[in-house]
Amino acid sequence: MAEYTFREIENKWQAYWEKNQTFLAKVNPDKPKFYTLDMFPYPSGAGLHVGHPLGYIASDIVARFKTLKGYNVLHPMGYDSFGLPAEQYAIQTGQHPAITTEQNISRYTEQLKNIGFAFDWSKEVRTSDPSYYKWTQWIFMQLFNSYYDQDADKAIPIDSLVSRFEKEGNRSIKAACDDETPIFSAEDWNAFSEKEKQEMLLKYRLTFLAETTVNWCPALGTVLSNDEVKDGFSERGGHPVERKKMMQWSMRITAYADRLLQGLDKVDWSEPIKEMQRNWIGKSIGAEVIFQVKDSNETIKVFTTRVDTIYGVTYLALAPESDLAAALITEDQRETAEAYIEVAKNRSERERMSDVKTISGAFTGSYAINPFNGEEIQIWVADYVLAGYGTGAVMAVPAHDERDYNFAKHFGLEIRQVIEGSMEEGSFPGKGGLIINSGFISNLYMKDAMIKAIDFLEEKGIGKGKIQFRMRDAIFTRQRYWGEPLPVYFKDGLPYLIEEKDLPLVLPEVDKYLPTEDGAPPLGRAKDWTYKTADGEYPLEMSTMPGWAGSSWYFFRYTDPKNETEFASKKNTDYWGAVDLYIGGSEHATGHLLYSRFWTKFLYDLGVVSIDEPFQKMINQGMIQGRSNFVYRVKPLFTGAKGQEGEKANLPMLFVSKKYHDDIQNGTLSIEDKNTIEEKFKSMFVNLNPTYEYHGLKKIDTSEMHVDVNIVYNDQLNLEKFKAWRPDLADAEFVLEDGKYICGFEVEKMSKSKYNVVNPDDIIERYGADTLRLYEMFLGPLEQFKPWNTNGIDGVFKFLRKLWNLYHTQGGEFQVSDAEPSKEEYKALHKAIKKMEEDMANFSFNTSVSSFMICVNELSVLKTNKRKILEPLAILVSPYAPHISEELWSLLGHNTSITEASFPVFDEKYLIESSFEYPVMINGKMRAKIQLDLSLSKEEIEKAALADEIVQKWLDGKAPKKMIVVPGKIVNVVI
Ligand code: ANZ
Repeated sequence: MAEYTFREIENKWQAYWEKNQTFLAKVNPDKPKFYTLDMFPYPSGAGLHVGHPLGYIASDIVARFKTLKGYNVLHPMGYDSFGLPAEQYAIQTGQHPAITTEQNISRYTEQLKNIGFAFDWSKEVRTSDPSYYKWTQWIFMQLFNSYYDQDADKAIPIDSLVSRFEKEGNRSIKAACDDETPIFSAEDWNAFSEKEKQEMLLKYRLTFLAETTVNWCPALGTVLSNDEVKDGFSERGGHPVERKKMMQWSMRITAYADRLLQGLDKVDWSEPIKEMQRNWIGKSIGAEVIFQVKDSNETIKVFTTRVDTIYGVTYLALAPESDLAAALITEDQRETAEAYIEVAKNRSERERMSDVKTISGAFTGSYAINPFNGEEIQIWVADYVLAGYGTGAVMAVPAHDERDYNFAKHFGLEIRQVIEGSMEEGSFPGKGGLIINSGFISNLYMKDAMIKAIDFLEEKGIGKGKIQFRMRDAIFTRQRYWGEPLPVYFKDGLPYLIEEKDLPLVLPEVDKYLPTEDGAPPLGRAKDWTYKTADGEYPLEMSTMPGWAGSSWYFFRYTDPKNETEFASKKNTDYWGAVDLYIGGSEHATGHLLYSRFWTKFLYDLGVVSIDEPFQKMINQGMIQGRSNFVYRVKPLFTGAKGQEGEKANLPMLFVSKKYHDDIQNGTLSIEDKNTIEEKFKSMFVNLNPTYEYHGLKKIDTSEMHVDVNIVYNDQLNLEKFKAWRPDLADAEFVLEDGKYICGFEVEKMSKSKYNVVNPDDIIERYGADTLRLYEMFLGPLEQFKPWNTNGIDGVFKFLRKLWNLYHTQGGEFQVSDAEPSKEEYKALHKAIKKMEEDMANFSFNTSVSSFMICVNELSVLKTNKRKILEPLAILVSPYAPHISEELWSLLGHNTSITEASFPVFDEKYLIESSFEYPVMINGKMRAKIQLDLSLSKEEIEKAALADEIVQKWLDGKAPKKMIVVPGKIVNVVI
C-alpha cells in the first residue's frame, strides 16, 4: 500500500473494533479503574455537527490514554431520548415520537461510529426505553416513600416517620416538610382518618403533590423549570411564560440544600460552575420576626438577615401575591391598592428582580407594631418583595438596605439610621439606641447584636433564627406525552404508588399528542389509563416526568445497563464509583448537575450506592462557533424610467468578490472596477428583461448573503457548487479578483439558518476521522469558545501523511529498520512522550497535537525509520488518531490491537544534552566558541580550550597567566 488511504484504513479498523469488541469495559482485578463520561446527547433530528463531538473526542483520548496506562476503563455512550422536539414533531406530523427518536438515534450512532470512538456500546442506555425508565420510576417511588430527617441528616423510610407520629406526634421531629405543617400530638395522629394521614405525609415525602406557583407556558402546553425559562420566555422555542398556581409534583431538593453546598468543596470542578451552584442554592442566615398587626389578630412574619437593624424599621412591605396584603387593605386605600396589586402580580419574578429602577407600591392603610419598641409602622405592598422567597414579607430598613432606601425616598417614608451600640445587652426592648435621620449606609453588620437579638426573639416567642435558601423545591411534572409516566394512581383524590411488580408503567398509546378538549395532559386521551387494585380501578396520573428525570442517574445505569432486578448492582456501582472525568457543556450548571447530585445523595442515603458525589472531576468544553461565509450581491439603484425601478424587473444574480464589496462600502471603488461591474450588470439585466429600456445605474450597492460554508474552501467560493446550491442561483455570474471569488466571514453561533453548520461526516469523507479528531483538538484549549475554521485542516491532514511516510519508503513500501536509533531520534521521541504525559495530567489537548507535529517534523528531517522509535510513536499518537495508528501497528507486525499496547515509558536521559558550546573569554572578551562533551573534567576542558586554533593565536606561543573553567558554563583565559 503506497498512499495513506484513510477511508480504507478507517473502515477496516472500525469493522475490526466492532467484530472484536475491542472497547468492552474489562474488569481486571489487578488494575485500577477509570470512569470517563460524556454528557449524553438528546438525539435531535438535525444530527451531529462538528461542535458536538468536541467533548467526546477529548474524553475518548483520555479513555484510550488510560487504557494504554493500564487502567480498566469505562467509557460509555447513550441517549437522553425523552424530550420536546420529538413530541413537537409528533404533534405536527402524527408520527409517534418513539419512531422519530429511534431514527435519530440510528443516525447519531452511525455518525459517532464514523469518528472511531472507543465507546463500549454494549453499555448503551436510552432514557425512553421502558427497561430504563422502569428504574427512573423506581427511584421516584423510593423518594415518595422517604422523608428527610434533619437529626440524622439523611433520608429515611417514611414508615419510620409514621411509627414516630403514632408514638409522639410531630412536635419534636426535625424533618424537612412544608412550611405550614401544623403541629399534632400522637393522639391527634391516631385519630386522623386515612385521608388526613396521607395528606399529612405528603407534607414530608421527598416527592410530593402540592399547589405550587409554576412557570406555565401556554404555547408548549406545559410547566417549565426555572432553568428552562430565560427572561420570561421558554428556552426552547422562545414562547412567553406566565406564573400560575397549579397542583404539581415536586422534589424536595431543598432538604439537601446544605449537603449540596458542602459537597461542592469535595469535587474538582471549575470555580465559576461551583459559584453558580452556590448562588443558586443561595444560603442566607437570618431570622424570622413576627409583627403584630395593629387592632387585629393578624400577624406578619418577615425574614431578615439583619435583625440588628430592627430599630431602623420604618415600614413593612408585603409581596403583591400575598393573601394577607389583600386582607389588610382598608376602605380608603382600596382603589389604589387593589389596582396596584393587579398590575404588579402579572410581572414575572425575574422581571421584578432585575428591574431596580421602576419603584412602585401601595399603602394598605394598615399598621403593624414593632415588637422591639412598640412603634406603629405602615404596611405597604411592594413588588420588589418576592412571594416565593423567605416569608414573602420584609421589614424595611431604608437606612441600611438599598431597595428599601429607594422605596422610602420615592414615597417619602422615614429613613432612620441605626448605629452600633443600639443593641447592647439589656436593651431589649431597648431605648432603640442612638437614632439619627440620615442617608443610606450600606454596611453595618453586628454579628453579636444579631445573635442577641435572635435570643431575645426566641425567648419572647416573637420569632426565631432561620436559615433560608434561595433554591426552591424542583417541580417534577410536565403536562406532556413524551416522558416517563409517574407510577401513581389516585384514590379519593390522594396519590398512591402502584406496586413495584407493575413497573415499568409503560407510556400508553394516544390518538394525538395534544391536551384533551378539557385541558388534561395528552395521557388523558389514552383508553385505559387506570390502575386496578384488589378494591377497584383508579385513574392514573396523567402528567409525565420532566426532561431531567432520566439524566439524574444514568451514570449508575451505565455500570450495569441490562440489570433487570436492580437499577444497578451495588457491586458494579461500587467498582466504578464516581465518574473520574465528566465532560460536557456549562449550560447544565444549575439544572442537570444539581439534580443528579441530589439523586446521588438520596441513593446514598438509601444505601444502594456508596458515593454521594457523582462527578469527581468535570471539564466544561467551550462551544464551537460557526464561521459563516458571505457572498455579496449587487444591489442596484436605478436612474431611468419608472417600472424599471426593480420592482417588476428580474434582477440579475450578480455577485462581486469581497474586495469590490469592501471598496463599494468604503467608497473606494476604482473607475475601472465600477465600469466592469456596471457592464456586467447591464448585459445580464438586458438579457433578463428584453422588454425594458435600460437607463443605467445611479449607484451600485451590495448586500451580503450567507452562503453554505460547505461550498467554500479557504474562503474561496466554489462557483459551480454555488450555482447548483439553489435553483435561483443557476444563472449567477461573478466579478472575480485574481480569478477567484473570495467570500467574507464572521464568527457566529453554529446554526442552520446561517448556513455555517459543518457536518462531521463531510469532513470525514474529505480528510478522514483521524484528521477530524486531531483537528478538533488542535483548534485550541478545550474549555475555550472557538470558531470552526477549516482553513488549518489541510495542515493537520498533511501531518498524518508525514507520519505515514516515516514508516514507508519513497516508493511507498512499508519499511522499518531494526538499527539502534541515534540520540537525536530518541530525543525527538522522548520530548513528545514527556509532553503528552504532562498534557494528559492537565487535560491540555491542543498542545499535544503541536508536540506530535514537532516530533514528526524532527523525525522526518532525521529520515527516521527505526522500529525503536516508530513503534512507541504509533502508540503515542493512537489516542488522537486511532485508525492510522492501528494500521501502522499491524504493519509493524503486531496481530493485536494497539489498544492492548502499553504507553511508552519516558526516560529523562534522552533529554539531557550531551555536549555544550563553551564561550571562551580572553581578557574579558568573547573570542571563541568550542563544542565539548559535558562529561569532560575541568582539566580536560582546559586542555581542549588551549588546543583551540583561535585561542592559540591569541596566546601567541605564551602560556596563559590564569585560567578559570566553569564546567557547563564558560572558559576564561587571562593572558
Ligand atoms: C432587614 C434588612 C436590613 C435586610 C438591611 C437587609 C439589609 P438574602 O441575603 O438574599 O437572603 N428580603 C427578605 N425576604 C424578601 C423577599 N421575599 N423579597 C425581597 N426581599 C426580601 O436577603 C435577605 C434580605 O432581603 C432580608 O433582610 C430582607 O431585608 C430582604 F440593612 O431585612 B432584610
